[in-house]
Amino acid sequence: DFVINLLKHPTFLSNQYTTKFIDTTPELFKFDTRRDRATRLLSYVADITVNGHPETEGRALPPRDAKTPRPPAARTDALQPGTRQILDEKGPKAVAEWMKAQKQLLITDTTMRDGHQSLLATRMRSIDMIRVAPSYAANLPGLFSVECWGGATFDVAYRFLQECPWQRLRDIRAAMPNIMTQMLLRASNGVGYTNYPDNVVQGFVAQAATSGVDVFRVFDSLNWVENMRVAMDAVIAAEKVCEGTICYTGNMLDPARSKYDLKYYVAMAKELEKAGAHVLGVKDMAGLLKAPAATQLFTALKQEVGLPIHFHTHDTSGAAISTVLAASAAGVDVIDAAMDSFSGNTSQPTLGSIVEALSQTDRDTGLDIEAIREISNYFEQVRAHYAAFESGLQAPASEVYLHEMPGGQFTNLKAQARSLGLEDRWHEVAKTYADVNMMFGDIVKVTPSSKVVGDMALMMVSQGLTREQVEDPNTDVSFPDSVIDMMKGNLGQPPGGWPTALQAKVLKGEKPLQDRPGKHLKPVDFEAARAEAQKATGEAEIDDEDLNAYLMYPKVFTDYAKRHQQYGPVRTLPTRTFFYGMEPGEEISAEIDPGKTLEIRLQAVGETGDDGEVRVFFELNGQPRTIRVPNRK
Ligand code: BTN
Ligand code: 3PY
Ligand code: ZN
Repeated sequence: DFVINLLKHPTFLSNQYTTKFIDTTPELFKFDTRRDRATRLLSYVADITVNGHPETEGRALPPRDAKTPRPPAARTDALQPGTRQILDEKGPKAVAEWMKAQKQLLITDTTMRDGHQSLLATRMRSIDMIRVAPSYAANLPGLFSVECWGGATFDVAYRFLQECPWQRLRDIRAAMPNIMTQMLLRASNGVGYTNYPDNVVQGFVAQAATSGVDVFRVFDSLNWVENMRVAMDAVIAAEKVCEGTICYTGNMLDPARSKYDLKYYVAMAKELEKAGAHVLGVKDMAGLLKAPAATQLFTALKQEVGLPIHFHTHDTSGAAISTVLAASAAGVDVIDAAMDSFSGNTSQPTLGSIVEALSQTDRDTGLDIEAIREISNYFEQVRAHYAAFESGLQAPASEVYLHEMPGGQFTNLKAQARSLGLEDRWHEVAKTYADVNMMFGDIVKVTPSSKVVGDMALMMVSQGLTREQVEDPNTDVSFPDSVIDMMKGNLGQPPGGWPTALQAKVLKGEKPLQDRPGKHLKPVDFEAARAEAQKATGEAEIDDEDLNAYLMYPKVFTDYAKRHQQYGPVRTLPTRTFFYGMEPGEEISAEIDPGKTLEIRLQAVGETGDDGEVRVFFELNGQPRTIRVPNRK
């Protein structure tokens, strides 16, 4: 190690050392030090600069003049206490009582979770969130919560952004100590796409609570309360806010869709109340709830249920603000909105516009509109750097009432359709998605059930199959694995069960589960899994956060850990550098530890040598450094 450190030392490399160098350079004897991480980071920057980032290749570029986003300054020196203090000092039940006693409409900001999940394929990096978290704490202390974790953000962080979602959570939590953090939890599906053993779900919730989640929105992708209890009980045991959530689907006012009528939702709400929820969530993941139905739904829920109500919707139709205002008038306690620059279309409705609409009314939110504009302007600059991940969706569309796709799935499915060469048949995909829903018995479509419907729809369009053919016992159909798995009962039971004829065709005689999948899954031996993860990744230590990641995503986590060993803390790089590398003459800084900042300047990129390698010349904290990377272009 000594020799390697010596050979890599910038002074050694630059030929400026003297014989006293070894005696006067104690860091040569510190192995795995800051310098080591710097080398790894430079090798990442060099690689991206030479070869490009696989995810942005061929995609739109950020505008040349896109500036480094500057978070707004604090408008006060002293942080005002907020909902986090109520939770910490008095517990989740006191939070619920406090909510019901408020006159103003409370607001959750979803920009750091659903906002970018629904607009930018979940690609927002931690650094762009952590930088603005102090502005939220100082300038918007009256927010109910900031949704910044869970849903798809967990696996996308490891898989595509090469960063640790747990660290993101801890950092946001530390920078925003007065506002509750919120996550989306898919009940027994955790933050994954399939049911996990009960002790994995319990362990995950306990870890999330320890690492910094205050409010857990718990939902089941088939609205099956039976399958939500393990997760809900774990949240309650951790003394965090348990938001037991109903997923809204269909059209409550349509007598032809009576499966999901007002009675259905009220009954489910009562079940969730009995199950111990502190708050009732209503999650309209596709944005299907229209204003007149919202008036009826929330008026009834307010009368029949004693819990405060939190409403979540998407603006895919362009009509979400009318629904939010109707919900507010009917007495809903909290609603979700996204910062203006991350709102609209498949994302949440527009935070600033809701605040303005209610200003000077009895539900005035009390939030500082200027603070909102400033934070929105920050996110506008952030968004410019993610041009490669924009969906190209031009306008809101009432077609959402036909296909009922969740906002978080819409752009993803469109990208999948594109990759299968079906983009110009998108409206057919949308119609088929609706047919598949009916064929499956009219189910709730939200991760992971929505993915199953999407898989089936793409398969039918690409193979030219109709619903009649799929249902015909005499037509051979090879179903996607996810469909077989769901029909086996591995995601749980929908209201009324699965259509028996289709289920029999899919399962070819195999017996489906009728009860909770978790009842049949063996508890995981955590220490054995930790040892396995250690071996798979080659890491010296797998801590509890790592273990929880490995249990849900063994391969994704292992790949992440191996890349981390090679490239170091790439999370500290500016977003432009992470996706595009550097230009000669450009300078960036990366804070690899609190107060430890690397100043990196790209001097030049050399020619490709006979060995196929390129020399990339940097200055690191003023010292010349050369990194060699293979030219893979
Ligand atoms: C990914 O998972 O593909 C995105 C993370 C970045 C991986 C880096 S990009 C430079 C190097 N070349 C690769 O093919 N992977 C790593
Ligand atoms: C998720 O589970 O990621 C969702 O956003 C569902 O709406
Ligand atoms: Zn959503």
